[in-house]
Amino acid sequence: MSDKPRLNVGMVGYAFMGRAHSQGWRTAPHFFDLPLRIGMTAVCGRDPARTTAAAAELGWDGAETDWRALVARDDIDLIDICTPGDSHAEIAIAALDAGKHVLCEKPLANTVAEAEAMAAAAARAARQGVFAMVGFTNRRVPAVALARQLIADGRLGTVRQVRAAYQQDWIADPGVPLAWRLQKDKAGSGALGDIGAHILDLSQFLLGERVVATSGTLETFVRTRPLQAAGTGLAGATAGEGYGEVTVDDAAWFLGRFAGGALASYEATRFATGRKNALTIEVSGSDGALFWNLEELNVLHFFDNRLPAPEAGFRRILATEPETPYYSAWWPAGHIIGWEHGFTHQVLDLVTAIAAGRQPEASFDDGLHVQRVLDAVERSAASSGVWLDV
Ligand code: SOE
Repeated sequence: MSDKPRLNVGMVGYAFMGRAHSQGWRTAPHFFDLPLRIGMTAVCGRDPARTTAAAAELGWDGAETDWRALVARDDIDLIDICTPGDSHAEIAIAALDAGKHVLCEKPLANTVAEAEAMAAAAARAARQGVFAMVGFTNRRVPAVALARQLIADGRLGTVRQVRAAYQQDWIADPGVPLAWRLQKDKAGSGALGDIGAHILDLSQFLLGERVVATSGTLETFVRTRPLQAAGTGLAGATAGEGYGEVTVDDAAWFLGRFAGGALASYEATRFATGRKNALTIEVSGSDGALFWNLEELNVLHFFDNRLPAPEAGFRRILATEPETPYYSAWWPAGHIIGWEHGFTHQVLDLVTAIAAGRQPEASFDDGLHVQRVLDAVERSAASSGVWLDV
């Protein structure tokens, strides 16, 4: 019987992110030698029957229907928050103040004020050896971790530009109903916070520094949507009856200036017709460049500017060597892994940090900075200073 200490986890929410996180908790102990034994103790949701069914389907030992009861349980050591952004702050602060470690989905919160309160609670808790992390899993893709190493080793020389885009098209059809991600009171913002947060964090992770200034614009292309999918009892509904207002951005385009002087452009959109989950990022430096696309996540493109021009070109690196971060736990070179493996690597990094008594990354302070940049983009977009008539 293992003599490792146990880490009992309680997860709040069991939709898309809850399913991805559950896969991470289930698999990490079987592919990595974790320093703690993981207990998937309970999953929490509002509907008793559906939460019990989710527990069975996702591999949780039990079910709770009140997150406060979950936080109060003595047999829970960590709360994993997989809910919409409007509940992140209250759950995370209560959990940290109760001495529970926290993993919170991105973006950290719906407002800077909430994020500041969360970061303060995390700072208090860290002094007691209780830690909090934000779930920016793209950092944990082997090709991205390799890119970070190459940049940190100076292989790009002086980094001057970043161009990042996160393009989806799941709401390009105006008939797509008014999901929670399209409502400001639940999600805080639209593409800006949901997927813009990913490219912002990823750019800061790769460069090892933060964006200190920004300017941007937001657009909502479709302003009202059916409350339910067509053919679900809303037949004949006229605008205003079975329709609701979209209160967030559909697309966010913004610029960033890094502390070290590098410039960045960011595009986060849910209207890039044909693009399903295309997070692309390119980093350009004096000695080279890197390009990565989440839809081809095992591949990193590297341009070595120090090679003689006739033989220089973007080289396609298949990031599946044993030496590549995280990859040795999986398969022989070339057998590739998927999007879900980032959630397994997230459990590895979180549990390893907790066992070592050190702050896991991305911290709530990292999440707070992302929130501050997103807020600045919203303020920039609200001012008239961005657009000059031609
Ligand atoms: C948006 O549809 C979304 O689900 C994001 O919320 C996730 O963070 C991203 O990983 C996939 O796309």
